[in-house]
Amino acid sequence: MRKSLAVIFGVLVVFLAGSVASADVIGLNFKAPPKKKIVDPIAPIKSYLTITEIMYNPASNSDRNWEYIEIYNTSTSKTLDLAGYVFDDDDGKTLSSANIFAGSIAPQSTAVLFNAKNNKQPHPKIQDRHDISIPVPVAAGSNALAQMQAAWGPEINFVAVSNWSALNNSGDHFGLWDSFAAYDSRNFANAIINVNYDDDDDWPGDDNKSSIYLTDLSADPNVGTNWILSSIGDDSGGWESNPAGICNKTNIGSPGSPPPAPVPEPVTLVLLGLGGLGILFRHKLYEQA
Ligand SMILES: [Ca+2]
Ligand SMILES: [Ca+2]
Ligand SMILES: [Ca+2]
Ligand SMILES: [Ca+2]
Repeated sequence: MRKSLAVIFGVLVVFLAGSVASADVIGLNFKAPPKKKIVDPIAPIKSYLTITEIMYNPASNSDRNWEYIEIYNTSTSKTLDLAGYVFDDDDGKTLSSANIFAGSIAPQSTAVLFNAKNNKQPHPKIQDRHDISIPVPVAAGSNALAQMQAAWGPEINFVAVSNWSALNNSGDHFGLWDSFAAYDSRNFANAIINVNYDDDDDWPGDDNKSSIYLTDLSADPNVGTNWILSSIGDDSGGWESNPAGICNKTNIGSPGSPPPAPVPEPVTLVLLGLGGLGILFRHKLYEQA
């Protein structure tokens, strides 16, 4: 029985092989469909988003409430929806859900991520009597946006982040993921962008009031020498904030105002110059003709 089955199988194989061969002869296409390219779904977003400013040590007595991160969308056409994104650093507990619920970033524009749970307010009576501010907690998110706007301006594209991770004043590592699934218990390898900043070595030292900003839009945010301490009227248009909430001190930064576009390399300038000369030369030839 087993022998006869083997014979039948053998005959079938020979028959099928013959069919394929003859099909090729008469021109039928038995080629396997082309393999689909494996595309990294977040690759385009990775190439669009960069971190352009970090306020990790503001001059406030509730430091983390006044921190912010400026991000920039380099795409010329795509608006990125930030709802469902995750922002976290590498210390403390991992998050149990996405912490950005709404917000978007238009092409060639900025978004400023901030702590949705700021800020404590002065107690009016105590302040009147003693001229001091006592932090009084207010409901989460109730006035956070209003206070950021009061401090920096109403036109900025502020995006609230819940469960904000305090940005350590001596350096920290933070990232942005495009979904909670990608976050994968704080897997920085999956992050769209992440920066491991410092306040010494190659990085600018901080002055407990000014943010740091990227030298230009194409600079690598993980290289310390590509960052500058903000100052009033700097390349990013830095300015001094207004006192707001319990913070009667002012900070210096440029939230919403991006760093300059990259300066062309000298080689590019030479090529542009040669191109210009070429056009001039052709123009002269035409004039002579
Ligand atoms: Ca801080
Ligand atoms: Ca501080
Ligand atoms: Ca931290
Ligand atoms: Ca800025």
